[in-house]
Amino acid sequence: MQRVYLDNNATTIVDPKVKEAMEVYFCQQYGNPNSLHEFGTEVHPAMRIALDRLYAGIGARDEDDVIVTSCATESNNTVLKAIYWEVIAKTQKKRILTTPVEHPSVSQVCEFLQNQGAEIVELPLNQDGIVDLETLKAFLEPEKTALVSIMWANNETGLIFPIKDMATYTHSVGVLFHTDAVQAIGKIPVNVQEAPVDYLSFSAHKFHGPKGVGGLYIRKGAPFVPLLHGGEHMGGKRSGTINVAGMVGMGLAMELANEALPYEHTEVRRLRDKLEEAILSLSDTMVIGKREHRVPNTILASFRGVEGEALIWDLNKYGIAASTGSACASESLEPNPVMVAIGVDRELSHTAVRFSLSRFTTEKEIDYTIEVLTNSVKRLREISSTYTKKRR
Ligand code: C6P
Repeated sequence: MQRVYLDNNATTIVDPKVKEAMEVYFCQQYGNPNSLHEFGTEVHPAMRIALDRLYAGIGARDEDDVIVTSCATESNNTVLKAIYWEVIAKTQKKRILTTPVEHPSVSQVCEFLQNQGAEIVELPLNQDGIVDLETLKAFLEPEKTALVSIMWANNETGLIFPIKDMATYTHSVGVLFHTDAVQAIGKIPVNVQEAPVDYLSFSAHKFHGPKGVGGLYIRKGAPFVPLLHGGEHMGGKRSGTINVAGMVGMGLAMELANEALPYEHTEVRRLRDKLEEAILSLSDTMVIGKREHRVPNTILASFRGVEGEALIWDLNKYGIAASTGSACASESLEPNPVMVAIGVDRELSHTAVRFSLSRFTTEKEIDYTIEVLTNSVKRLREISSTYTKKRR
């Protein structure tokens, strides 16, 4: 049976070039980079190249920090807790402004910090499903606000937030800005000079790098306290023996992802649009968010009368992987929270299915998906209408 992977916002295939570049650091050059002997020091050049690629990939300056973490969840936790200890606990700035559609590695940390005395304010979304600059301006009280934390692109809808404008404004009034760029890197250009953020989180496995390694950008002079203490790794900013293979893989994956951006915006977008047109040609379907406001690979669609979960299982039977929303909430029976925040009615928010493509998705796979999906939706609607009639 054909297998089609359309859950690239959950994780991606490791680019074979990345895998090959990592291989040497498992059984040949496996020394601890902090050791003084040659086993330790021989990995330094590769680590340097990896860091250079990460700096170049997001436009960081030499004086800024890019630290290697275990994932974006760690990076997000690090920033929010650092702000708590360094700003909220020590000054009158108790507030964090954020959105109702952040990943749980931001929203649940905010909930935790609220219990420690932080004031969390969720900015309302506009009719396009994002927070706009005017809303941020209306809510941001600089003397009370420690941090603004807003994702660059949403993992479920793919909607892009105006980070450049919001970070520029937030900076101009003397407030710190963090962005979770997990779903932006490899999909749209990300540059911390053009969008002057103070902190930026990312995860290698979302852009064809390995799992278990992520990064955090910290602008020079931005308040910081490590989440993990216990060693001098990463200049004392993140202790723990460095994941050399992961770091090498992430550096190369970032470079390849940026090189592939033009392809992402032409071919990946074309295939995404082809699938989206096919979805919209079925009756009673909708896609969340205007296409031009979304990253090129994502569709969050709703099929009236079809439970999202039922559709996922049906597609899975035919080898097609999609999801009802973010992978970490896939076992929840609650309506899709992002759709609820956007204002989609509760009935429809149970019918959400996310399709996310990558540069490895082929036309043949999309054609097969369109065929299977069309039949699945028809069949599930028939079953559901027979069931409803019987109950009457
Ligand atoms: N989103 C999804 O299916 P980690 O797991 O730490 O590498 O990445 C966490 C994370 C943080 N921010 C955003 C915007 C994300 O999308 C994710 C991961 C996956 O949407 C898994 S829940």
